[in-house]
Amino acid sequence: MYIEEAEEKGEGAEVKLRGWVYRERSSNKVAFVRLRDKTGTIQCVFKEDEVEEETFEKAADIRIESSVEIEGTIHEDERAPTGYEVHASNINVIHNAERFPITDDKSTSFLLDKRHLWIRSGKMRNMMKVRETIIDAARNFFKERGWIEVQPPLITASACEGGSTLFNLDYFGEDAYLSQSGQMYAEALTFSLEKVFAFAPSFRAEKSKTKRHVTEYWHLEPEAAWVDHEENMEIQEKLIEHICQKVVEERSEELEALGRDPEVIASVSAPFDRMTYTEAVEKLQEEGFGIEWGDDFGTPEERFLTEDRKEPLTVEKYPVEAKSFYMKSDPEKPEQVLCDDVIAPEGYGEMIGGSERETDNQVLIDRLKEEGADLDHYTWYLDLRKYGSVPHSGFGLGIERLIRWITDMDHIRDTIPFPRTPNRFQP
Ligand code: NSS
Repeated sequence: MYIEEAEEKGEGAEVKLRGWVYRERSSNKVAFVRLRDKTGTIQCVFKEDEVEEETFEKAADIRIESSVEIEGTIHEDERAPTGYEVHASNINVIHNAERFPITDDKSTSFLLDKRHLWIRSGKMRNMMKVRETIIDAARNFFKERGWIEVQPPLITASACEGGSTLFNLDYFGEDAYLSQSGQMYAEALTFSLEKVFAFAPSFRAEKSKTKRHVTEYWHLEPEAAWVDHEENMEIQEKLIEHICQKVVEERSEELEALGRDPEVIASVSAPFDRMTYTEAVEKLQEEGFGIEWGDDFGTPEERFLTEDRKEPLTVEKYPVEAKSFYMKSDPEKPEQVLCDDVIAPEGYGEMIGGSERETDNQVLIDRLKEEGADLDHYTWYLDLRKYGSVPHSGFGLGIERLIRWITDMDHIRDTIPFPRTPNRFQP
C-alpha cells in the first residue's frame, strides 16, 4: 500500500508499505527509517525492545536508498513531519543499496553528474509533479475547447526561427536539422483541422549559458484559423490563467515545498497588463537604457519591465527586423508586426512568443530572401498561401520557462528531469 493510503486508514491501522529508504538514523535503542514512495515519505520507528533482534539489526544497518518492505501500525504523532509515523514490526530488505553518493554537501555539478539519482530528491519530485500538472492543464485547456492535438516532425529541412540556432543532422548524406519549432507544420495542419496544438520537444543550438536557456525544451504550439492578433493574445493570457489555477488547486503543497507562495500564483488573472513595444522602449529610454527602436529586448530590458510585477506582462507589435519572417505586417504601421511576447513577472523572462501569420506570399518571399534562406526549402510552406489561405495565428510557449516562474526555480535546468545545456548532454 502507498504511504498516502496508510495515512488515510489512520490511527492503529495495520499497514504494509514498500519503497526506498529516504533517511536513516539509529541509536542502540531505536532505529528510524524514513520511507519514501511515490506519494510521500513517512517515518518508521523500530524499537529494540519491541521487535525481533534480527529485525532491529536490519533496520539499524540499512543504507539510504535501499528498497524495502515495512510492516507495522500507523500512529498519529504531532512531532512527525507528516503528522503520522509507523510503529514498525518487520522489515524485508529487497535490495540493500551501496553507499549512496549524494549527501547534503554536494556541489551543483556533482548533482548534475548524478542526475539519474538526484531525481529521487524531494525538490525534483515536487518539481516533476508540478510539471505534470502544468502540462496536463495546458493540454486540457485546448482539448476542452475543441482543439485537436497534432504531431509535427522533429527532423526538418528548414529553419523556422533563423539558421543560427539549428542543430545539424546527417540525414543519409543530406543536411537535415532538429526542429526549432513545429509552427510551420502546425500552420499546414490548421488548414485541415482549424484549431490545433502541438506539444513536442524543440531544439536550439544556443551556446548561451543562461538560467533560462536549455538546448532541448518542450514547446507547446497552438495554431488556429480565423484567429487574429487580438484573439491570439486573449488565448495566451487565458491559457496561463487556467494553468495557474489548476496548479494551485492540485499542487499547492508541492509549490510551498519548493518555496513558492501559492497565493501569488492563485492571483494571476487574465487579461494581463499590455504595452506596445514602442511604449516599452520609451519607458526603457526614460530609465537610461541605451536601447533604440528596432533593437530586440535582452534579459536586462525584460527584467526591468517585469521585476516588480506579480502578473505576466504582454508586449505587442515589435519591429519587423527584430522578429521572424512569418509574422504579419501591421497594416497601420508596416514597420512593425502583429506579434506579442508574454513576459513572466519577477524578472523570469519571456515565456511565450506569438503572432498573426503573414498571408501575403510576396512579403514572405522578400523576408526569407533578406534572411538569406534557401527558398526551395520553403516551397511547401508558401503553397499554404495558394490554396484557401485564411487569417490565422499561433504561438509558442516554452514549458520549462513557465515552470521556472511558477515554481520560483533559480535555474531552468531544474524544471526538467534530464536537462540538455551547452556543456552537458548526459546522463
Ligand atoms: O522562438 S520563439 O520565441 N517562437 C517560436 O519558436 C515560434 N515559432 C512559436 C510559434 O509561434 N509556434 O520560442 C517560443 C518560446 C519562447 O517564448 C520560450 O518560452 C521558448 O519557446 N524557448 C526556450 N525555452 C527554453 N530554452 C530555450 N533555448 C528556448 N528558446 C525558446
